[in-house]
Amino acid sequence: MASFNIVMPKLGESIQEGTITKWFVKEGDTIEEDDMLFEVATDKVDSEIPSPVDGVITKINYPEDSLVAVGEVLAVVSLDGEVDEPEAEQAETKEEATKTDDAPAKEETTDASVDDSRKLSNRFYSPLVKTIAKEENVSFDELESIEGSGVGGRVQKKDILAYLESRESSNAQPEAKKESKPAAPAIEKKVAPPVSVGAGDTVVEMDRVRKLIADHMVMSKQVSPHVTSVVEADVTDLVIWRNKNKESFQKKYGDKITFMPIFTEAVAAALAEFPMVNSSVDGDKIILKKDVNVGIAVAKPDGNLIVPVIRNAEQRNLVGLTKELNRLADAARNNKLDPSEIQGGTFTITNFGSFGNIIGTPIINQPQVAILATGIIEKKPAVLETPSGDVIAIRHKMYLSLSYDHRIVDGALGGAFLRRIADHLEQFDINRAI
Ligand code: CO6
Repeated sequence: MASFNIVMPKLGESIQEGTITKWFVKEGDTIEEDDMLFEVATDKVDSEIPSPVDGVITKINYPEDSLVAVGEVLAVVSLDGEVDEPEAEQAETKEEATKTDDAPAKEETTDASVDDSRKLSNRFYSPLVKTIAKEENVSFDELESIEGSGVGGRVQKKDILAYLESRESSNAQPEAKKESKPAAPAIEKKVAPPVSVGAGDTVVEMDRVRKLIADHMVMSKQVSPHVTSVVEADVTDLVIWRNKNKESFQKKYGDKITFMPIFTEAVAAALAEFPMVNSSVDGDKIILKKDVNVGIAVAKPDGNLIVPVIRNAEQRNLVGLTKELNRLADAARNNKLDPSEIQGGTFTITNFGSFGNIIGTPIINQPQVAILATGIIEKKPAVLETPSGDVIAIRHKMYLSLSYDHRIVDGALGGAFLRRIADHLEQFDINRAI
């Protein structure tokens, strides 16, 4: 039988493994090149992986929910349609897929490290939980003792964070105090109040991405003290320019130009001028990022939100920004983003103007330190100063809202940066060639 191995693809620069969340095929199915095979999830993104070949699926080595290392053989495709009898040994691996891997048998060891958890545990740990456990030196036994609040008792990020907090507070108790007082109950700051479900109420289970978004939002609010500043920008010239050039731009470059690439261009230029806003906080250190990588919040048809990144945005012209934005937005909506395409962002833009919203207070996309929300562009009466006196004119205006991390960005800096974005938009050259 001529066969082809489907392996776990490379999922991004630093990602070593992914979880198979869904198989779209089963053993015996005939597939064509580009048919969707499976969905894989990391702590960052879900991707659907298509088949690179035509054939018949003869073997699936890992069931759904298995955590599998990059390069592992996930399935075998018979290219000529012939099917060999499966070997007994292979059949066993499928059952044990979440618990074992192909690492050589280890010498007897006393180190029950977290890395070994997927070989030893009956429980599933997401890559995110495992990373936190590793970084915080949570032993395998500790991890196993944490009560999970997820489906089937899965340990979620909030569970391990709550565990770390209670571990920290009990470690922080001075020895004398620990002995003299009965153990005080850990302060459970992050426990949400109980919710009653009445007759007629509908309970909707959050999907995996929604849970990740929820966790990231809570984490961001806990990590950074957010403040938001707002400016108004007169964008009449850029609206006139875009309306005039919309069709010819599409004809010439094959891509539709909206306002987003123009917002992105202005943001990238301002970030290059204000490096402190293009940064991250690491303990007591501020890391000024060399690259200006602008993330764009994209609403997905399933109601979730994802933030693909336009890399080196300050080096791209308007055509390049438009093409990359359209490509990434399209890939995001169709679950076709490569995990690497949502990593490395240094700033984020969220455009709620297309929903008709005017002002908002967006939540910072950690570990970045600022996020811009762009409101709807609307015609408004405005007072203009002219050589012959003030006049009232109809102008295109919009609000720009910037949330920033007050640990390192004060109001003066945040406000100046925001004003600079507005200035770039207001000074858009109405005669710019396409
Ligand atoms: N003003 C006026 N008109 C707008 C604006 C604004 N701000 N934004 C878009 N549009 C127009 C746009 O030009 C298109 O018009 P035509 O070109 O004349 O057809 C039209 O609205 C549709 O634009 P579209 O959204 O398809 O494309 P765009 O390039 O502007 O945006 C995108 C791409 C990926 C950002 C967008 O499709 C998207 O997913 N937006 C949603 C982002 C989102 O959900 N963010 C979270 C908001 S909630 O941040 C939030 C603070 C909290 C509450």
